[in-house]
Amino acid sequence: MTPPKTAPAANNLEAFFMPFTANRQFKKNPRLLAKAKGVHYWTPEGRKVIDGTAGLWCVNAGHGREEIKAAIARQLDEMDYAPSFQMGHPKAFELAARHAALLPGDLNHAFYCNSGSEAVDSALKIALAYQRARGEGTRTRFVGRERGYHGVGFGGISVGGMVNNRKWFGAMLPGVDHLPHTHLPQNAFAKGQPEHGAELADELEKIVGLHDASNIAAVIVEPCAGSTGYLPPPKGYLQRLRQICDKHGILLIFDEVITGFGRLGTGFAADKFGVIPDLMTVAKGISNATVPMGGVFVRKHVFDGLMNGPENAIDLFHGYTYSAHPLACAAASAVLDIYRDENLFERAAELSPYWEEGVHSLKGLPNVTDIRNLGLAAGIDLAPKGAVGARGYDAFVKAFELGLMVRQSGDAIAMSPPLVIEKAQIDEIIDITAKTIKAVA
Ligand code: PXG
Ligand code: PLP
Repeated sequence: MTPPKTAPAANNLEAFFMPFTANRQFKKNPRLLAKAKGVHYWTPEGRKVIDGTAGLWCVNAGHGREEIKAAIARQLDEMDYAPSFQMGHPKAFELAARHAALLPGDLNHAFYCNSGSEAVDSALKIALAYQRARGEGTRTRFVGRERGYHGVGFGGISVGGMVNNRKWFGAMLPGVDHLPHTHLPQNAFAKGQPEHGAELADELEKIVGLHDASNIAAVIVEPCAGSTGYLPPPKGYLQRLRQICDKHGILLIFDEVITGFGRLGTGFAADKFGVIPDLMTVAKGISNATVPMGGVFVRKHVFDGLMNGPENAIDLFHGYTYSAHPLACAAASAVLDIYRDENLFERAAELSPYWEEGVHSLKGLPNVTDIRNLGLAAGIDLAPKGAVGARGYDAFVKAFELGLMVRQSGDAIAMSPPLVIEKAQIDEIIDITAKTIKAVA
């Protein structure tokens, strides 16, 4: 074999078209991560960085978990891949049964996919198919929310509410309305759930008044908005949304890609708020990000509603080559063992007051205009300087230089450490964040 004319150099950063990245800026001054263990990353030069974001809100049980590694390796030995279309493998059924047992109410069926974006598109399609199967085929519209993030599929960006994720891509799903977001100035520096804004759920009544309920399939919201800078729901808001959906036969979808698997100190946001959605999307923490996985959990009536055709007919014309991939199922099952054995959801709940106190101690630092928290996550708004996002980007870069990974969304920074974090490490995160905020003043 003739060797290639130019062997790619290990340090050539050119070919990788990086997602959600300023490619040219990054490649001039790259930030590389080469190793991870526990709540830390290491750069290729060996510099230690504390993971203030659990990767991208996904490594809830911490990095490098031996139990997960062993489960994936065992599965790879036993069987690398099996299709899930008209076939099955034991681990998929076992995992679904475990998820059903963990989930609140009658959210007792699991559809699997490979990411949060796929989970959202799957949920929207299940909602449409369900409405049609029960003779409500005119219900084709969706309602999302401003500032919502539901991944990057065309369905997800259509119901999503972040302008940059939408404006480039022209055609989207027709028939989508958006509820107003819940980021109200009168809630600034609220600890936990804010007091004001439950009435914003009533906007759904207006949308129903405009289109008629007979045309609306589902409402999708993040119970606690993540990507937009972390917006916990106002007290009573989700309950009100649930009531209005029930009144009008509209399905309620909770996108729990970030809130699922312990982030709020409960298994799911549905547990935390005592509101059971008809469908729930998950990803990230489902597999601790070791093998990509996503899922849609559906309530009994939704599943049963799709089981009313002839027994030999396919119930849902939807699925992915890698739905319930054996490696993902093995990983997800091992992750459930860790969450259970180490009581990580309870641990997150126990640490939350300490975390809350820590992040709110940043109030009063230069340019800090709001701080929000719920469970083991927080959002901090910084006043913009010049172009929107400039100060946020500076803060993100500065924090990394000082040894902390945070997420930036415009001029907000978000943090969501692994649930295995120790109090002393929370102190370290807060300390570096304070230094960062002062440095970008
Ligand atoms: N829904 C929600 C609520 C999410 O947070 C997705 C869907 C899409 O998941 P995938 O696996 O397709 O990325 C997400 C993902 C950030 C950040 O910095 C957040 C996400 C992804 C990347 C970055 O806030 N959330
Ligand atoms: N494109 C082509 C040409 C395919 O054959 C397939 C799957 O068979 C897909 C896309 C979808 O891929 P996936 O099932 O991994 O989403």
